[in-house]
Amino acid sequence: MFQCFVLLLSIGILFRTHKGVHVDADGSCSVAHEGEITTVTFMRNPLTTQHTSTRHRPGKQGPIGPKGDIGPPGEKGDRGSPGPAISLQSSQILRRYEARISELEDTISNLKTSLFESLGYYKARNDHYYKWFHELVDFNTAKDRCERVGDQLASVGMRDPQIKREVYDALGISTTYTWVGLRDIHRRGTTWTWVDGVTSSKNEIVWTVNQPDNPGVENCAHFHGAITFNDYPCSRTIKYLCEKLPV
Ligand SMILES: [Ca+2]
Repeated sequence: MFQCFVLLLSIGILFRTHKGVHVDADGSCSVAHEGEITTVTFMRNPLTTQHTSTRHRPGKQGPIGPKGDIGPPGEKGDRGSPGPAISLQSSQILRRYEARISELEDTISNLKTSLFESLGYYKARNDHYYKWFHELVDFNTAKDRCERVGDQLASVGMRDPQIKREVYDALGISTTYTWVGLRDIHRRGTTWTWVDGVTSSKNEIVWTVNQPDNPGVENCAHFHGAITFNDYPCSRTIKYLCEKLPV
């Protein structure tokens, strides 16, 4: 037994620890070091004292357990420090790109204008396009014809007397009766509604003298001069003016 203790104590010292020394009743001793257990067995006859040593290595690692639940979100981090100032070179490159984009936008706008002009549209100062159709139709048909090509019966520019006169002169409308997008939905002659949803009171519209003169019967409006309108039965068939919004 003493030999056992001395031996294992020596092992403990060798591994700079003796805390794991254990003596069993059968005369065997064991010492633990870094996860390994060393067992020493002494024979009962001191003259033939022998010892065997067995190292017990840790078993194989078991299977990986199931994934745990997702933890709660962490606290918001501190605000980062400001990034480096944009370099002079980067600033110059950015300005060049912005200038190039502006040039491309102008080119595209000019191409669109050329395309619409080739189709018979006139571009007014409000950047809207106008096309005068000579087909003789009633008000609702005129409205449908404009919407079918992506336009609306002229409204935005017709609320501005200067634009109206510009279009009137540019397209040579003169005194020809021509539908615009204005009608009296309530048939009372007091409030008129444009096809784009804007409403105008009777007094906000520039009428020809003594017009409108027939509320409830003449519920649609048409060109009646450079800047004036006349109320007229919606079922009458006259020319019409379409308006294309800026694109
Ligand atoms: Ca009238």
